[in-house]
Amino acid sequence: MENKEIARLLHETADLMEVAGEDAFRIRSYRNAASVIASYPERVADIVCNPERKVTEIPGIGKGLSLVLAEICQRGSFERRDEMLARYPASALELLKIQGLGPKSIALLYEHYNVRTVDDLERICREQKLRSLPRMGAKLEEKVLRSIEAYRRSAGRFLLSFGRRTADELSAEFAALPGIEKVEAAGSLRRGRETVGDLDILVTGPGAAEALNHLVTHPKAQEVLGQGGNKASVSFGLERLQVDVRALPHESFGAAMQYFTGSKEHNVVLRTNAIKQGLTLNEYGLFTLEENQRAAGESEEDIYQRLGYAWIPPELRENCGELEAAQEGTLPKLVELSQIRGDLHMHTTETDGRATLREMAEAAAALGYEYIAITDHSKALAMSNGLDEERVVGFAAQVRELNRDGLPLRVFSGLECDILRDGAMDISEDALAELDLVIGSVHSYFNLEAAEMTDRFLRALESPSLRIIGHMTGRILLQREPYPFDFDRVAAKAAQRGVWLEINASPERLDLPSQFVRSAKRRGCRFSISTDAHRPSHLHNMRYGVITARRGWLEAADVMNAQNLSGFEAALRLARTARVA
Ligand code: DGT
Ligand code: CA
Ligand code: CA
Ligand code: ZN
Repeated sequence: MENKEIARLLHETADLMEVAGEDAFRIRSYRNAASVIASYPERVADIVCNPERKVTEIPGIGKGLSLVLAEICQRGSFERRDEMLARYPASALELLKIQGLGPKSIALLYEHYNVRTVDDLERICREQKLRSLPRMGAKLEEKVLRSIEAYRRSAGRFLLSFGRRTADELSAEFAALPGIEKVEAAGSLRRGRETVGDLDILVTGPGAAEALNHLVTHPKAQEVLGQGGNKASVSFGLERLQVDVRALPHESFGAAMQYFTGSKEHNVVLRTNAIKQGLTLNEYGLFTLEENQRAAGESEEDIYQRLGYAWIPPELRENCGELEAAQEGTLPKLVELSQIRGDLHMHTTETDGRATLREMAEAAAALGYEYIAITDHSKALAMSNGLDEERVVGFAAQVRELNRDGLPLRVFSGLECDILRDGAMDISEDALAELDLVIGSVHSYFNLEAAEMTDRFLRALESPSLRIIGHMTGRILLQREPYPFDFDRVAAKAAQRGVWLEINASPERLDLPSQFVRSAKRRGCRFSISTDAHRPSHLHNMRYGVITARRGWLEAADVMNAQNLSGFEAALRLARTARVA
């Protein structure tokens, strides 16, 4: 069992114990253990099973928890959890995912109205009964209804990064089977949507049927959902991600890639257009209507070309203007991962990162980068030991010195400075002025009214040192919706002030969302794509940021960290003199 899964069981149980109003100390110890285990570098299950090791060597794991862990590794659950699940329906866990409702509120709802499911909850809100409970009101009712809607939209979806990892794992296994020619993932994964509903994998070659067999007999297949001559579907892994695999003749591969990449909306327009030209397009190929002659099918390029379009990068296939652009020859030349020269948002052991500045610099240099910015937290994030003015100034001086004595790449001194509730920066301007690059981020007071949140950003944009706005909408995919504010107004002012917008590449954020990227570009904004890495391995998440940028129609010229070092330094200098003037 993986650490993440163990952590999930502990968290879940702690949540239910909170609904049950149990001892806070016990609850906290489960939660602490969960977060320690989630980020523990070794597989905890291996330690549990190893008679020469003791789990109590892991900080935060005491005697009691070591028994719990042993039980989890043995049978996938533990007594406390079973007790809780016997007392509350498993659907109570679903209720906990509704934003705006904590365990205490759920306990109240359970007690007063026997609310057991999301449907129950929705009914209670619609009947305006929630507001009669202590500390709840009409406003919360509205908020909960909105959260329920968001929850239903995201239910059964998975992070892009998780989809990617699962697809890569399976694809490698298929590719190793005899008689397999091509293995490719299509669907929303190929389009780079921030979440995926299921995986659509296409396989060609004389051994393609073997791939279907491999899938349905896979030890991680929880359930076979369907199996035919050229298609198989299973629900895969503990997460039960649906995987569809299709076996194809190779002359249909391009047509199938085109069809199953979607989006549906994109395909509908393409097919309609084909018919106007006397052609019919399906997953097997492009055929003439009259004689049913094959006109294209082996490659996607041929299909698009035969229909009068340039080949369209999958990230753009959402029927949002890409088909017109492909006819007119005005598709953008999208930014690519290989064009990224640096990473401008990362944390170190100074605050809540796991590696030192030098370790991060070395990991970034190994990726071929020319520069990075170290941007630890500011003091408002006291929990993560954020920097105050004195430490900021000291850090800037230290980075100047380190750059002189041989780092593997250029390091810029930076800060992820909190934007306070009223839009003020958490650190004084004279201290910020010592740094090469300041990111401003919102980490608190997410619940402001839209107008207040807009003003907060507008005021932050007045700061002469602010260079980048970090993860601007605050969304956490599948967990937290963006807070409401007037994005277009803020983007317009950012463009005018020369402040760049971050595309945070962390897979659970992907913030800015791609629609926002595109509209901000139209308003003249520039962008940075950064990982917000808290450890060296997170630097690899850059690819997801680049995909999001591509879905926002960005070219290399729009992305500041796609500039080489001298170009980037010049941009920083320019920004600074513009501010002073
Ligand atoms: P997802 O899985 O919800 O993240 O989104 P997709 O886009 O991967 O959707 P999915 O898996 O249902 O289907 C994959 C692609 O196959 C879809 O983007 C377009 C194509 N497709 C599937 N079913 C239909 C259909 O009934 N009509 C059309 N036109 N295309 C379809
Ligand atoms: Ca899909
Ligand atoms: Ca599918
Ligand atoms: Zn942040």
